[in-house]
Amino acid sequence: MKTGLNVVILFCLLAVSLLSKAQENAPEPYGVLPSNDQVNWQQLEYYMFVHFGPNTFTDVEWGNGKEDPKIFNPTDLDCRQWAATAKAAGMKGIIITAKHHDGFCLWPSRYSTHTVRESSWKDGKGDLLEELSNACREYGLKFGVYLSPWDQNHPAYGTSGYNQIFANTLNEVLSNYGDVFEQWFDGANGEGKDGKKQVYDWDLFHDTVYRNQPHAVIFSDVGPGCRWMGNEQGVAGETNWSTLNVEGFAPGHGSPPVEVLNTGVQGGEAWVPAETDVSIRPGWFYSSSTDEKVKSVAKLMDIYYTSIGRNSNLLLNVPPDREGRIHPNDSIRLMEFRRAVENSFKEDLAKTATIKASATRGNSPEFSTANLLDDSYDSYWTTDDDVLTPFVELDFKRQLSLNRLLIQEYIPLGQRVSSFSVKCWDESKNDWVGLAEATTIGYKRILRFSAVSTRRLRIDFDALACPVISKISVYNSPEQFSDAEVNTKNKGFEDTSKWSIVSPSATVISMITDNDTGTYTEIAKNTPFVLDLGETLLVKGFSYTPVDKVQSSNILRYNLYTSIDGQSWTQLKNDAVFNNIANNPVRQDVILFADNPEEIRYLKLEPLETADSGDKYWIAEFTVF
Ligand code: FUL
Repeated sequence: MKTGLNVVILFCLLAVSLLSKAQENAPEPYGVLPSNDQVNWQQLEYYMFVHFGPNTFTDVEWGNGKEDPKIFNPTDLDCRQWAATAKAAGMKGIIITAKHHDGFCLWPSRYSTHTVRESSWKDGKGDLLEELSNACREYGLKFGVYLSPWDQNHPAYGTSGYNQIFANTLNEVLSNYGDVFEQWFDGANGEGKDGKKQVYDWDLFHDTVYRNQPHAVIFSDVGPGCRWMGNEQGVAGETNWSTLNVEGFAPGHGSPPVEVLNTGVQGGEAWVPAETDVSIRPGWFYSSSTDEKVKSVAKLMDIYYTSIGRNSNLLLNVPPDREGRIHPNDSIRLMEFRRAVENSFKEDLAKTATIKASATRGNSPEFSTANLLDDSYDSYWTTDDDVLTPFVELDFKRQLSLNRLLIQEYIPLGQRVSSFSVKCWDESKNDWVGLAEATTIGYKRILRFSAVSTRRLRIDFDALACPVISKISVYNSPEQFSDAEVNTKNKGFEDTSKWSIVSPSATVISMITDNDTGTYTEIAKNTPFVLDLGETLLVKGFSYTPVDKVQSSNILRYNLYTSIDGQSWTQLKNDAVFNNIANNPVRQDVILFADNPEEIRYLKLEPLETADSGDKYWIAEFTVF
């Protein structure tokens, strides 16, 4: 008995000493590191954004804060349906627009008079944050909140008192509804040159968040918890460092260029990983005009690869409709998308391979290549400190087809790999042939390539400090083909043969009516765009398709006139805005005659400002409907 006990004690001591030896031998962390909360956040990967508010009822992307709060009246609001949908879609949480740029609060805030309390919904007795946070708890989902510092309703906005009011508002949201995993600060501001100016007190806002929610990750253009990755199309950089230089930068106009946000900065001074926010529809808010424009499974899969597959979390927006429910077109698509992801990553072919490396740290089993194939994120393969360009080789022991490679770095020790390449063994050439070259890995990197048939795969790393790799998986995923484009409700006139452009006279009409958004016309800003329909037509509105490039020469503010004879003009829009076109350059449908279409022959579009404040503007497509 006594001997048995001694053996156990001896065994335990040995285990402890082996463990501490392994830890002792573990590589030093490299560069700035994620906090525990950031590592946990990164492992969520996929969660839902919900844009909901007065804009849902006015069919605009940006309200102006002057909307009658009574218009907010979802007839059948069901946050449990949102949560059930998110859960079934495989998402890990929901972030709700508690207050968008129009200032309307989805809870009865003491610091505003523009809230659900003043709305018709539940006779002013409702509290959407309470309903949603409860539903998230019930479905085991994390709960997050978006609050826009830019507020077009609050009378104090633009005065020194506003910062404290916004902090009080934050405090209210973050102290009343349980745990908040992410606080989303939108940097957008559409005030324009002559608008209200507000210098935000970010320190105060951050303190307020951490005081209430010490584990929350704060999103903004520049973090500190996670960062905007520079566009709303779902495309994170092929190179994507989780590090960024943040000193001297601020969210919004003070942020680094979008190209920098897209790729992060190698060796940057803070750990601020990318989050990809993108909407399942063209706009962020629900509109019945986009019911047929829900992104296809193929498009969503592309987004999966350019977000989660590129070291970024995916925050997919699914906007509820005027009933207050997620529309079936969106929920069905979400389920199809989940199935496509599961089918793509069903069978990890690496599991049955033997795997060896050119080097292993201290030749120790603690750091062996077996760790690359197990399911624990915390075990990893690594090399001695001075080995920066090792390779690993997988032998499948039989010829098989593969077209995806998934790799994960163990980020608690920093982001260390700067590039890697993939080769497969070609039996006929008796040599390795290149399959793919890539740059960063980070928490997760997935490469797509055309299927190859091979027995062996080799991955060569180039790292800033010895690479620390947690996982390598290989798949043969079914290829997803694009669904046919679906037409919008506001389809333009099909016969444009009589159309011509009056100004600028040299512009050819085909360029803007060819349904090819890749071709566009560039016009000097002081030259209006005048379209002649060749005859009077009954018109309800027009649509402007910008060039698919963020913060570029697309039209932001404009005047719009119509005419029957090309001589006398009626002004229908004065200093109107294509809201959010800077960051989300998608087709803009503008209704000119809401009730009945009217006869017009000429349209004059006078740009006042472009998204890059330049002296020229772009039109990719233009039509009337
Ligand atoms: C942008 C906003 O202006 C959009 O309306 C939307 O909320 C998007 C997520 O962020 O900056």
